[in-house]
Amino acid sequence: MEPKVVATQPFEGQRPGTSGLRKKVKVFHQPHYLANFVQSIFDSQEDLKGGVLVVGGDGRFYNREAIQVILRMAAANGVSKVLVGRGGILSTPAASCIIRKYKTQGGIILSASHNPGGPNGDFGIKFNVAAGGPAPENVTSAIYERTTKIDRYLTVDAPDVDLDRLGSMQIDAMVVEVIDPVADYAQLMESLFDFNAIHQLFNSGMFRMRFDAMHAVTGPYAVEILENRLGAEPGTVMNGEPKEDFGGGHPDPNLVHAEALVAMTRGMDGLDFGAASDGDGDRNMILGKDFFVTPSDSLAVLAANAHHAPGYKDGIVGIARSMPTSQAADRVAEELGIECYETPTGWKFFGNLLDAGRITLCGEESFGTGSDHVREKDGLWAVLFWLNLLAVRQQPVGDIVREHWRRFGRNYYTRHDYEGVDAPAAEQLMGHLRILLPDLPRKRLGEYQVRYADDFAYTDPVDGGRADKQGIRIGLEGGSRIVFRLSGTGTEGATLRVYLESYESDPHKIDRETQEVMRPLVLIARELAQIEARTGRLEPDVIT
Ligand code: VG1
Ligand code: CO
Repeated sequence: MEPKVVATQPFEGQRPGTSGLRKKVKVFHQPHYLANFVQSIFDSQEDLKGGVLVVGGDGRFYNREAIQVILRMAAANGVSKVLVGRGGILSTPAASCIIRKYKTQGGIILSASHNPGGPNGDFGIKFNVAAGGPAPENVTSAIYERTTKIDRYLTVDAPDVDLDRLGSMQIDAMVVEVIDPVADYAQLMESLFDFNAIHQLFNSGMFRMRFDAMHAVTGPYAVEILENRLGAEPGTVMNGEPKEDFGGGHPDPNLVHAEALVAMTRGMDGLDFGAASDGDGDRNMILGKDFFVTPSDSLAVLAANAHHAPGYKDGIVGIARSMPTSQAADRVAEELGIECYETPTGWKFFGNLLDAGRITLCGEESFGTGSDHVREKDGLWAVLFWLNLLAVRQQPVGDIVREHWRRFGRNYYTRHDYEGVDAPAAEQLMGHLRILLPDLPRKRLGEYQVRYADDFAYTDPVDGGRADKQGIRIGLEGGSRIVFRLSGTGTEGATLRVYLESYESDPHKIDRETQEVMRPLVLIARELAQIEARTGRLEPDVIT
C-alpha cells in the first residue's frame, strides 16, 4: 500500500531537552504535534528504513495512542519490524536492553520520567540509538533541525494493533512483534547478580524490605524479579500496578515524593531496606533502617564494592559522574587507580565512554545509577546491586555507608530545587552569576576561599563533541562546591537547581545532620545568586 502523505507545518519548541522532548499532554494532543516529531526522527535517521525499531513507554496517559501513531508511521516510512512491549510497556532500561540484545537500529521511548501523568500531566518522547542509549547531541540536533522545516509526514491507513496480545502481526509490509516487556531484562539481571545469595537473604526471615513502584512502570519488573524469582514475600512490591496517572502521585523516588516508604524505614520497627523507582524505571532511591543513601554516595559505595557482584567480579575500568554529582566517586576512583570522568547532566553524555570501554559504572545525583550492561540509568539494577551487597556483607545499609565514609571521608551533599520559577527571571539569575565568574576566584565567600569558578564546558574525550554552558560551578577550598543550573526536563516555567557539597575527612565528624552542615553553603548560594530578590522564593520547593 502507498503511504499517505499528510501536509503539516513546523511547531515551535520541539528541541529535545536533557532527556527527550517533554511537554504537557495538552501540547502533544494538538493535531500533528507528535507526528511531526516522529517524522523528524525518521527523516534524520536513515538506518531505520529497512531496519528494526523498539517501541515502548512508561504506561502513562497517551502512551497507547501515541504507540499506534508511531506504528502506522513506522510502516509508512519503510521500517521492516517493530518490537513493542506488551501493553505498550517498556521501562527505559528494558528498552535499552532490548535494543542492544536484538541489535536493532534504535528505539522510541515514550516517557516524561518522574513528571506527573494524566490528561493534565506531562508526556515525553525520545529516540535511542543502536547502542541502546539516548541520542547524543548531534542526533538530537538533527532531529530538532528537521522539526523546524517539516512540511509533511507519512502514515498508512491501518487499524490499531492489539498491544495486549503477544506475537506477530503486520501493518502492510512491516512486522509488529508484541514482546514480553520483562523477560529479557530479568534474564540480564540474573546474569549480573548473585540471585542465590539474595534468595537466601530473603529466606533468612531476618530481612524486611519494600520496593515502591509508585504506580509506574517498574511494578511488573519488580514483582517478577523480587517476588517470583528471588522469593521475596508477596507484597514486597508496593504500588506495583502501573497506572496512567501514577495514582495521582508524582513518580519521583525521593524523600519528598516517596514519603510513605521513607516512613516505613524509620523507628523501632523500621524496615531493613527500602527502595523505589520512578515513572520510567531508570531512577532509584536506596534506604536502610533510619538511613537515606544519597545517590552520589550510592555510586561511590557500589564502585568500591563492585567486585562483590558476579557481573563486576573482575573490577571496574573507570567511573563517570555528572558534574553536579558529589565527588565521592572520585575518591574511590583515585584509590582504585582508575579514571573518573565529569560529564554534563544527562545520561546521553555517558554513552561514548561506555561504548569505548573507558568506564564501567556511572551515575548522577538525581537518583540515577548504571553500568555498561545497558546504556540508560537503571533503577532495579541499582536495587539488585544493593541487595547483592547486603547479602554478601551481611551488614545493615547504614553500617556499610558509614564504613565507606570512615575510609574515604564524607561528601555531605544536598540539592535545593526552586520549581516553576518565572523563566526570564531564572535566565537573568544565571546571567548574573556568569557576570560574577571572572572575579570570584580571588574572593572569599563566608569562611571559604574560592578556588575556581566557571560555566562548565565539556569536550567528549571519544568524539571531541563540545557542550557549553552546562552549569555554574564554584569550587571552594577543602573540596566544597556550589553548582547552579536550570533544569532541562521541566514543562512549566523554569526550575533552578542548586547543588551543594561539603567534604569532611575527619572520621569523628561524619555523622552530622546534612542540612545543618550545609547551612553556611546554602546561605552563600542564596546570597550570591540573589535567589529571593530574583525569584521571590524564600525557600526551595524540594530538598533532596
Ligand atoms: C534531570 C536530572 C538529570 C537526569 C534527567 C533525566 O534533568 O537532573 O540528572 O538525567 O532529569 O532523568 P534536569 O535537566 O531536569 O536537571 V529522567 O529519570 O527524568 O529520564
Ligand atoms: Co526516569
